[in-house]
Amino acid sequence: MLIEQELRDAIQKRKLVLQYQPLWDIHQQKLWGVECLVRLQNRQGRFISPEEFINLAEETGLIRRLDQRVIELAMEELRDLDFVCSVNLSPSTIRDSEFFAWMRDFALRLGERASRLQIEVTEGTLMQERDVVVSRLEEMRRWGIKVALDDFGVGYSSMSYLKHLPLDVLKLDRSFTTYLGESETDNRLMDSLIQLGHGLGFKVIAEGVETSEQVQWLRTHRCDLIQGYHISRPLSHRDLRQWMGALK
Ligand code: G
Ligand code: G
Ligand code: NA
Ligand code: MN
Repeated sequence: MLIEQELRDAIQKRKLVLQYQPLWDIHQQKLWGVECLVRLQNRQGRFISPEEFINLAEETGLIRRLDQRVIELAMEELRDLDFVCSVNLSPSTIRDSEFFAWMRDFALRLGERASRLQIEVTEGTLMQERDVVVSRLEEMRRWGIKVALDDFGVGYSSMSYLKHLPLDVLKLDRSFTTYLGESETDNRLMDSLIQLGHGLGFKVIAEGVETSEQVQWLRTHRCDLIQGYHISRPLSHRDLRQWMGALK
């Protein structure tokens, strides 16, 4: 069992490790960016998945520092690379005014490089204080940061709030990808979701792409980007560079 003290230490003593999963442009056939996924190394050296500690981080108020550390670490480790680093932010982080102030300074320091930072928010982010959240996202976009809506289609979003959201990217939940090419209903649904995203001016990412048939289908149906085990599993910093080297 992970306890609060252990989590606090891990954040302070920098025992957070990032893995990077490629976001692949299926038309240009090149790397568009990576999603940064945090892991925690415990005292025994084992890697713990965020599923085991994000809730604890939220309950103990440590989530802001965790999310900040992930942003710093990703931008540091991938400093020399010219693509988008996409980080997940918890709903409470987005509403946290201290985070917002920190983010402004950080974006200012990044300068032009701010456009290489993307934040991923979930639909749950908008459940409380919607107006505050929307204005914060708008402001962050003015600083150059990109905003993606994660796991779209399985949460609470209604089309009416999608209309008000300042977004760059719509990430379609992986449950829509699973039966692509096999189920006519799923094909039609995916096709509609891609058109919905494009109609609102967003780039569309299909999550959970595991087969070449799915890639082919998504390319034909004009999805922009894909993410999933077919392209690559989440990789360590070193393995990502090796993987990129093998592309050439
Ligand atoms: O690959 P994976 O098992 O790591 O992801 C599990 C969940 O943890 C995903 O829903 C992902 O969005 C979330 N997650 C991964 N990294 C972070 C992070 O740095 N901050 C927050 N708030 N959530 C994260
Ligand atoms: O909630 P979010 O979309 O941030 O979560 C990302 C999670 O999805 C991570 O746990 C990651 O390891 C997982 N994931 C990434 N690609 C695939 C895939 O192709 N198939 C499945 N089943 N899971 C995936
Ligand atoms: Na995500
Ligand atoms: Mn997702």
